[in-house]
Amino acid sequence: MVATIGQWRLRAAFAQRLSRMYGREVPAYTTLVDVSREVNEDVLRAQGADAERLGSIGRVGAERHGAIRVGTPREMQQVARIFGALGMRPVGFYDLRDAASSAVPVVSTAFRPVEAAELERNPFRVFTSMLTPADPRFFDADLRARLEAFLADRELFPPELLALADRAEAEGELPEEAAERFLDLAVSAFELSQEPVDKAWYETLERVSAVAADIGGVRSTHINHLTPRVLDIDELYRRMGAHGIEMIDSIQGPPRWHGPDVLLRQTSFRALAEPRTLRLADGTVAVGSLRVRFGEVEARGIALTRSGRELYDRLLTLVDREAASRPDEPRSDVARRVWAEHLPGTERDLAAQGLGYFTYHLSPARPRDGSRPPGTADELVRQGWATARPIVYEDFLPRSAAGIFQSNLSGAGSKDEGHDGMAYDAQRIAADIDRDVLDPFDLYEQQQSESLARLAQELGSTQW
Ligand code: OOG
Ligand code: NI
Repeated sequence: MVATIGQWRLRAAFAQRLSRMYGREVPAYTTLVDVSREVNEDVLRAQGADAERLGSIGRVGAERHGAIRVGTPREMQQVARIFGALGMRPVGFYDLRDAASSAVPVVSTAFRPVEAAELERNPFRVFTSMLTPADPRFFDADLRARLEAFLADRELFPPELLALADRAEAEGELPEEAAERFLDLAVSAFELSQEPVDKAWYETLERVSAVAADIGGVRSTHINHLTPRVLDIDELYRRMGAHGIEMIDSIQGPPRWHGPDVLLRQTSFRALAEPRTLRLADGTVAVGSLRVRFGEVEARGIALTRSGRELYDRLLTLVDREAASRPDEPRSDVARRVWAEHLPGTERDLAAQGLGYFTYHLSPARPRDGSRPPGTADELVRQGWATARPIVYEDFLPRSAAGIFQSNLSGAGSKDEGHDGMAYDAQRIAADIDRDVLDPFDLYEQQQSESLARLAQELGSTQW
């Protein structure tokens, strides 16, 4: 009998090999992973089981997200096939072209497992961005034509890789030898290429955006960063400084505060100069350097419902406004104050106010006095019939992503607001890649309502 490797093992192996490869290419990433592990061990020691409330330590320790950037719908469709082989589906739509702080000419989605059991096995996800050459705010007609011709002429993924991917997706697994080949080809597709970079072309695109140059200025793709998960990101931020690694100015996302951790907090170190071979205008080659790739780390919290998320977005605006009117007060202090004022300080209230997602489970300590269970989730928890477990946020935040993109933007780039942007949305990406782009809220909602249905059944079928 031939041993076969199923999708989740392929996903775990791919994440692990990609991580090893990236650590070789960008040694500071290895430092980040090591420090994350130390912080996680310390938190686990200090907090015990509480540290695992948002994911087992096994999951958190192995957890990574990657970021990649491609140039065309065709390339995006190929990426979708490769991640499809690993049981990862496109979830969410992010438009970074409108970000106030740093407009980037890309639209993005994230490929990730969607079922709770799959996430627990290995939650590897990849934030995947696609260049928008047809957006006139960034590219004029001439540059657009040159860029599209350049992109049409390159091949990021060899046909053998795509054929193996299609097979793994269709069959849900690969025989061992084919799996090995698939993983080799997939990892090497994301290695930094040694092929010379046309310096003049790269610089032409760089004037629009460093991200445009990183995508459309070279004939291959590469992993842009890999991100481990940490249980105390403030502590990690302090320790990285002590390792002499320069981090961006702040931690993106929610502030540190006394209430529950929600959504996602992220920070990164600045892109490092890496030696790259450049082809000069006279045809000669020279070794130069480019700053594109960086390391990032994140802490994950509770997934917010649509109304929780609306509140979060409103609070961001409120914090911006308050911080602008109090230039002497650190933004993080302003944020903490605004949060304490507007957001419930406990998980229980977050759930009761319908702001966060939870799964509900029959409590072993439920009343056994013949009384009947109450009718709402909140009362079931309050009266000890059920326990609520937070659902962890598995996705990204557009404003944080825009901040993270900054890690390799030195110049402001150029964007001509005199034009209307080209419309783009989840449906259009879905059509490009020939698959549904899932709505993250629907996925969390479904998890929550499935747990409630199960609980109702258990309560209904038991004699009290
Ligand atoms: C992606 C930036 C966004 C995140 O974690 O929000 C991102 C990129 O730099 O390609 O990775
Ligand atoms: Ni990232």
